[in-house]
Amino acid sequence: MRKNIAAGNWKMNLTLDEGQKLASEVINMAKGEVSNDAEIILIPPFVHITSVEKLVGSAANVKVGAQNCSDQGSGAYTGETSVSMLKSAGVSYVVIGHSERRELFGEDNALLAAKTKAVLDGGLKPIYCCGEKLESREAEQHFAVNKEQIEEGLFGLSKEEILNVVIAYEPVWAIGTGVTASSDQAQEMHAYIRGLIAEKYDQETADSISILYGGSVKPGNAQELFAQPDVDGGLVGGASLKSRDFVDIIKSF
Ligand code: G2H
Repeated sequence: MRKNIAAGNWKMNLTLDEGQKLASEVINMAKGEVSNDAEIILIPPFVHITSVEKLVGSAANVKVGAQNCSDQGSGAYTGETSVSMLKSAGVSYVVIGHSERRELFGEDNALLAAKTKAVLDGGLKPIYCCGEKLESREAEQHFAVNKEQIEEGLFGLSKEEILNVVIAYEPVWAIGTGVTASSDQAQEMHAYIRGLIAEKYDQETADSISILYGGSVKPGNAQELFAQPDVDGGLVGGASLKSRDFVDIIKSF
């Protein structure tokens, strides 16, 4: 069966001291309070990864993720970080195609497909993000937009490869805005995405892939969202910066 996952995307926040404090608090609180078997992923900025990984150590169910990576293996790519570097630093997951990368850094589906493949070839797991903007939802194009992002970003993968992908549906209008998609809206899109995978691969494959919801997840809405049959957890931004809130979200499965 697929995993429940609570992933905390710190984005470009926190100094090293602040990040270490947050990671230690989450690890310790989770150890004492969390009784479910959800996978917890801490996704700090690159520069904090090694320190956070040391703190995580062998903590059960806690993994470290990166927010981005290069599609290239190595070489003259100033400012970039390769998958093998991330792997050598203890990273397990890499977020690919967050809407902020698509929007602010011009990353398109072709580049994201290459990054996803690089992550898988390097033995790590991509968390591939999709999601529509407000105007697409208002024009009732939201299914078409997500379909294109999933098809172009993921459907070049083999069945064995896609089984190692986590998908995150993040409606852009709900990110960092305090507006959350309703649990019905989330469930509807998650079921649609799972249906696309079943059509392309098969039902068993679709049923094995975790699909996370992202966009203003907080302690007050996590339980209802996670109770939806096709919502397997959350990619949490703002609320993952507060240990109490993030641990309460982890406890919501
Ligand atoms: C969506 C989410 C985490 P937030 O970007 O990736 O952020 O929870 O702040 O909306």
